[in-house]
Parts: sequence; C-alpha cells; structure tokens
Amino acid sequence: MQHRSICSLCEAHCGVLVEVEGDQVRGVRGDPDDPLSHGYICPKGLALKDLYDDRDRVTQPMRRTRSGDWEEIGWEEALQEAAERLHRVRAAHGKNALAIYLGNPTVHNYTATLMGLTFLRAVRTRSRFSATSADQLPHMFAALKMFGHQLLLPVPDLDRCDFLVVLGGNPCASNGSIMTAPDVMGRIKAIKQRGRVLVIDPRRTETARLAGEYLPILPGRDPLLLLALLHVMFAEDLVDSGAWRFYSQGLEAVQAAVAPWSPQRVAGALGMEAAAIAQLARDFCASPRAALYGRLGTCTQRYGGLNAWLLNLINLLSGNLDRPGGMMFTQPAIDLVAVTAKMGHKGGFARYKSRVSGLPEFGGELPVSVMAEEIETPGPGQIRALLTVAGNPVLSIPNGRRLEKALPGLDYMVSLDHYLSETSRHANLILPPLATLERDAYSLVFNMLAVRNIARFNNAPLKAPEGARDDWQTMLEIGARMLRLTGAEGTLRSWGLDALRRFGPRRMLDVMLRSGPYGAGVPLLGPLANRLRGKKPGLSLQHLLDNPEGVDLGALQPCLPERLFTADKQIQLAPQELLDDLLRVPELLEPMVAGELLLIGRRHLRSNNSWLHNSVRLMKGKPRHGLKMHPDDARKRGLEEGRLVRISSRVGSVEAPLETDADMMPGVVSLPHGWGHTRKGIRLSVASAQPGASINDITDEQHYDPLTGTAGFSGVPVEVAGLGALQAVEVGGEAASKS
Ligand SMILES: Nc1nc2c(c(=O)[nH]1)N[C@H]1C(S)=C(S)[C@@H](COP(=O)(O)OP(=O)(O)OC[C@H]3O[C@@H](n4cnc5c(=O)[nH]c(N)nc54)[C@H](O)[C@@H]3O)O[C@H]1N2
Ligand SMILES: Nc1nc2c(c(=O)[nH]1)N[C@H]1C(S)=C(S)[C@@H](COP(=O)(O)OP(=O)(O)OC[C@H]3O[C@@H](n4cnc5c(=O)[nH]c(N)nc54)[C@H](O)[C@@H]3O)O[C@H]1N2
Ligand code: SF4
Ligand SMILES: [Mo]
Repeated sequence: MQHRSICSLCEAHCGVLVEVEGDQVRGVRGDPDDPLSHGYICPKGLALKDLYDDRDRVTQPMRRTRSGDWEEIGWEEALQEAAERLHRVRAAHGKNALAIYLGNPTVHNYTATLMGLTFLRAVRTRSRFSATSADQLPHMFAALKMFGHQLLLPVPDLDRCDFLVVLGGNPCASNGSIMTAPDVMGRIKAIKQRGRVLVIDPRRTETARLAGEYLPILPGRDPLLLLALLHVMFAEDLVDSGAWRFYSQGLEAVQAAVAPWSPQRVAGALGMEAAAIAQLARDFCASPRAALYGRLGTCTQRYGGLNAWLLNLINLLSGNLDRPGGMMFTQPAIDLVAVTAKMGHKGGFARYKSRVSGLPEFGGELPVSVMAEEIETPGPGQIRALLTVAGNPVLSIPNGRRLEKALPGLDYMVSLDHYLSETSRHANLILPPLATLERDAYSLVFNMLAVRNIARFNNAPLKAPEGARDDWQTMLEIGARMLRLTGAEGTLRSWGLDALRRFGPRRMLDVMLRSGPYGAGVPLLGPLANRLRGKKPGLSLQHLLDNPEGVDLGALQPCLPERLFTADKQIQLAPQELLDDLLRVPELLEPMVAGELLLIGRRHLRSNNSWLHNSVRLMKGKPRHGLKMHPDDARKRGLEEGRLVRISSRVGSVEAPLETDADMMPGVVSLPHGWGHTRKGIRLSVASAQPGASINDITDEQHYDPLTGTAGFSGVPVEVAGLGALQAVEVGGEAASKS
C-alpha cells in the first residue's frame, strides 16, 4: 500500500510516498503531487525507513537500575514514577527546580508543538530551555522589537527573487532554514538563470559553489559588513523612498548609527575589499527583487541580535521587505502568529534574568549557555530535576562536557527520546515517542516559514503498536498526574489537561484550520455560507484529508502594515537596546591574534544535528567529521592531511582527522556538530562505529551574545596541534555489517 506523508527531518518538510506492506516499510520516495516539493527528497528522506527499522530504537519505557543497566517497564508504572519524582522535587525545592529542555524535533511534530505549549504552561517553571537559544533566537528578538511579534519572521521569496544574497547559511547542505523550500538547489539554480546569487561565508560552501559568486568573511564580524552596507545606502542616497510607509520614526537614528562605519574603515577587519562592499550595496538597491537572507551563521555568534536587526533594516530600507521577490511574510492556514497574539503571547524579553550569570529570558526561556551552571550552583532555584523532550543537549549546547558532568548531580531526570543517547543515558527513565511514520503529519510551524503558502495533512502511514504513546500524550499525562499531587487547585487544573488529551490534537487542528484565514468556518454553517456566496470550499481537516497531496494557497502576498503587531502599526526602526549594543562593535576592528584560529561549524546533507548517525545508508562514504583547515594554515603548523590533530579551546580539547581544504578562509577551521558518539553507555551501534568528536566539547558557554543570550558557536578561538596517527579514510565494512 502506498501512503502519502511528510518527511519532517529538516525544515523542508517534503511530501513523501511511503510504500508499506503489513508493518514493513518497503520504500520512501518523493511525492510528485506535493505543491511545494514536487517530488523532491534528499538522502535523509529515504532514511525514514532506517529510523523505523532501527534495532537500537527504544520502543518501551526503560528505567535505569542501581547497577546502571536498563530494564523495560510498563507505561502506567513509568508515568506514575515520573510524575511522583518530579513532583517531589518541586514540592521540596520550588517550581524552578524542575528544568525542561525542548529539543529541535518537537517543532517538527505538530502534536508536540501544540500540546507541548499547554504542558509548559501547566508546569510553570522559569527553568525552561530549548534549541531556540542555540539557533534562531536573534531573528525572533529582532521580530519582536521591530514588528511586535516574535514569530513574525520574514522569509526570502525564492521563486520570484532575482538577486539572492546568502549570509551565514548553507542551504545546499541544510535544505534551508527559516525558509521552507524543498529542492532549494533547484530553486537557487532558477534564480541564477533569472539573475544572481551571492554567498558570503567564512567557507566557500556547497551553496557558494552553486551560486558562483562568493565573498569570504571572518566569523563573528558580520555587523561590520551590515553596518557598512547601510552606510553606503545613506551616503549614496540609495534608501528606498517607498519603504517610509511602514515607519514614521527612527530613520535619523539609524543614519547616525551607521555613519561611522564606512566600507574603508571595516574592509581590513572583515578580510574584504572596500570597493566590493560598496558595489554590493549599490547592486542590491538597484535590483527590483532582491533578498538578503541571513541565517544560522549570523545568529550563533557574539553579535546575533545586532545582525538580525541590521539584516531587517537592509531589506526594509532597500525596499525589499514585504515586496514580491524580496523578504516576505507568510499567511499560513493556521496562523500561529495571530493565534498566539490573541492569547496575549507575542513574546517577551528580559522579564527576568538567569540566577547565576544574569542572562535574559526570551519568550519564557533561559539560554542553553547557562543550563549547566544552573544545575551546578547551589541556592534557591537550583535545578534539581530535568525533563528533556526530543533533545540531546550533551552534544548540542556549548561546552556539552560541562553539562555532562552536571547531569549525574540531579535528583531525577526523564528523557523523552527513541534512543539511548549521549543525553538520555543520564536519565532515570527513558520514555519513547512513536516513530515518525506512526504519526499524522501537518507542518504547523514550517507552513509558517514556507516560501509559498500551502497546507497538507496526512494520516500516519503505519499503525502505532498497542499502548504506545507519543510525546504529546506523555507530556500531558505526566503534567496531569503531577498537578493532581499538588492538591485541590492542581487537581482542578489536571482535569483541563485530561480534557485536552481526550479532545486530541487532530480535532484541535480542525478547529484551527476552520477558524483560520482560509477556513471553512464552523461545521455545516461555514461550508453552506461559502456555497451560498459562491466561494471555494474553505479549509478543514476533512478538506485536507480529501486532498492528501496538499492544497496550494498561492504565492506570498504583501501584508504590511496590517500584519504588524506593534502598538502604532509601524515598524520600529531603532529600538534602544539595539542602538546601545552598537557600542560593542569597535572591538571587531581589532586584528586577529597571531597564531589563533577561529572555529566554525558545518552541516552535511546526509546528517541531521545529533541523531541521524545510526543509519548505515546515511553513514556510507568518506568520513564527514574531520577538521577542515586552509592548506596554508596546515603548512604553517606542519600538519598533514588525514592525520589526527588536537583542537583546543578555553574549555577543553578534542581530536579529529585533518582535512586540508582551500575552500576554508585562512585563519578559520571547521568541525561539524552532532558527533561525539564515544560516550560509554549509549545504544547507537552504527553511530558508535564512526563516532567523530563533538565540537561542543570545545565550544565555550561563555562565548555568547550578551544582548540576547544566544550561544556563540561561531568564532570560538582555538589552537590546533598535530598528534601523529593516520586515520582510516573510508567507512569500514564493520559499521555496515552491524546493521
Ligand atoms: N543536512 C542537515 N540539514 C539540516 C540540519 C542538519 O544538521 N543537517 N539542521 C537543521 C537545523 S536545526 C538548522 S537550524 C538549519 C540551519 O541551516 P543553515 O542556516 O543553512 O545552517 P548551516 O548549514 O550550519 O550554515 C551556516 C553557515 O554559516 C557559516 N558561518 C559560520 N560562522 C559564521 C559567521 O560568523 N558569519 C557568517 N556570515 N557565516 C558564518 C558557516 O560556514 C555555514 O556555511 O539546518 C537544518 N537542516
Ligand atoms: N556547535 C554547534 N552546536 C549546535 C549547532 C551548530 O550549528 N553548531 N546547531 C544548533 C541547532 S540549530 C539546533 S536546532 C540544536 C539541535 O539540538 P537538539 O535540540 O539537542 O536536537 P537534536 O540534536 O536534533 O536531537 C534530537 C534528539 O531527539 C530525539 N528525537 C528525534 N525525534 C524525536 C521525537 O519525535 N520525539 C522524541 N521524544 N525524541 C526524538 C533524537 O533521538 C535525539 O536524541 O543544536 C544546536 N547545536
Ligand atoms: S530535504 Fe528535509 S524534509 Fe526533504 S526529504 Fe530531505 S530531510 Fe526530509
Ligand atoms: Mo536548528
């Protein structure tokens, strides 16, 4: 039988066709009828089958015994134990003693997103963490300050853009981020045919090669480039006169702020030519459909917040914000921006600070950079219990080693995960979710970031085993049981969670679709009214079930100023925190310290954050976890291709094979993240055979953006020294035979 579904591994959310025989997955391929992905899938899509078949996958709740082994237990016992132990910690030490980390895959699963929010509200802890502060927080910060809502994020209108500038993103490896754009390579090729694509990055990436135009930039110095671009726009009178309708104040403040930053002043520090910067500003402003798309590399560094603001300003003041072919806002079928605004949750910043280092809260979360110290440091509010949901922070937050050392000090820990991973091995209890293919699929978050408005719902291709639970059910059940232990008021609130669990995410989705901007309205009346008015049938769950290949809702539409959430319905050009933050920028003019190298990360198409290394299919080929370094830097240090090197930072050192690569900018070295499957006690047989080193054993939790608290993975200073032994170059048959 063939079933339609959505691959939710990365942000592209491609439509897939899953061939199922009984409970066996025979194959996965792209769905040619999907209105956005048109049949495209990448190698990871095929690996959906491997994830389902993986013999290392946890399928029953597991409890760690005193001897450190694991025993399978029933769900009832597991949920009751989790609730009781977490409640005990809260009762003894207060609500904030329970920390929750929500990992990246939670936003890829609509049920976990919808119900996770409810769970968090019920649990009410300030010790909340997620991948946001290791990722897109700066974009959300700028959206909150400038547009009035943290989720109102502009995306590049790829299919109509004629000049795309990519700063700190590598969509050819990542398939795009904060731009859901399946087959992004095909889309970039199409832009090249219409116009130009330029990549600015410390590494000549796969995307730079495809684009054909490339400028190197030293890590962490992006504010200099962005300020200089704005400087030229003002100096040469290139500021678009049409953009004024979105703002009434702040232009003079911006002009004054960028005045000191001429291309001549910043070029040397950036490793660029002043003339190239000025020309870029002119070309960008002259193009009628240009988008400056800045992504992860501009976020996870010491100037994330400032970069996100400056990126928005350049797009706005060149006339490219909210213009077809530029940076646009989406209008998804379920408009989480509007829904959350109605509930009074437009976002918040610095309403409280972290206990130890005083970093600001954002959207109710604390930065992951302070997670370990909040566990280690005694005193009121110390974290004593941890619940992780779909996260592997030991491998994904800066200085993961420090977290790893702190975790055994917790009174209790629960991990919702389908692997015994580098993080979940520290838990007392592991509670597995359903396999991806056992879930219904709707791209709740990623429709909101898609380069075209679409909606698609698919039933799960495979039936879940009897009694199995998905993350949303586990969260709500633990939440309800915990509340019941707190007395009468808690019991009352627990009924709310129980009721929601019975109502279920599917019905919730139907209500949201019906009441959304393309909605059919309430059952019976809405469709009838549509028919009477001669309108097309609106969206409902049933409508999407009847059209399982997805519904095309059209190209992105201009929507400003109506869609703004600021009090005066104007874009705020010059928020004070951001103007103040400019005071830090002069430090970026300092020359690099002699002999020092700056560390950056990288992604690969056949990998996904910390958890796809257990698929033999994806691990085939050359190892991909080496340290990339420019050949001149290697020569200077007497280092040879293929040999092990030691990379050391303030916080520690790791070893990795050296890959000399002329595509690296001199002075910069690169390691991918998500590796380091060397830890004892994990159950990842394929990954352990090619473990790699975890870059986050050497990234520094004190290297963060002081404005927003976002982790600064990029630009950590390191030293590299030779070690000797030659590394194997091909993946051995050993790993393959373990499957
Ligand atoms: N195959 C695959 N796809 C993925 C993922 C994955 O792990 N594997 N992860 C998913 C996730 S969670 C995300 S958030 C997205 C991320 O998707 P992208 O934003 O495309 O992230 P990266 O591919 O890491 O590209 C970041 C780029 O920034 C550059 N860079 C590093 N430091 C700096 C700097 O200081 N300044 C500038 N200008 N550039 C810098 C790096 O060299 C790199 O090319 O990808 C998603 N898709
Ligand atoms: N140095 C460096 N560090 C980085 C980055 C970087 O570029 N450089 N990127 C950062 C970014 S952008 C991100 S988003 C974070 C990601 O970091 P995390 O939030 O830790 O997410 P993952 O690494 O994807 O780990 C996901 C975990 O959830 C499990 N899992 C997968 N699907 C599900 C599910 O449906 N339910 C449950 N319960 N479990 C599931 C997997 O087995 C795995 O253990 O890493 C960040 N860390
Ligand atoms: S591009 Fe992303 S969503 Fe599409 S098949 Fe690959 S991993 Fe899945
Ligand atoms: Mo991410």
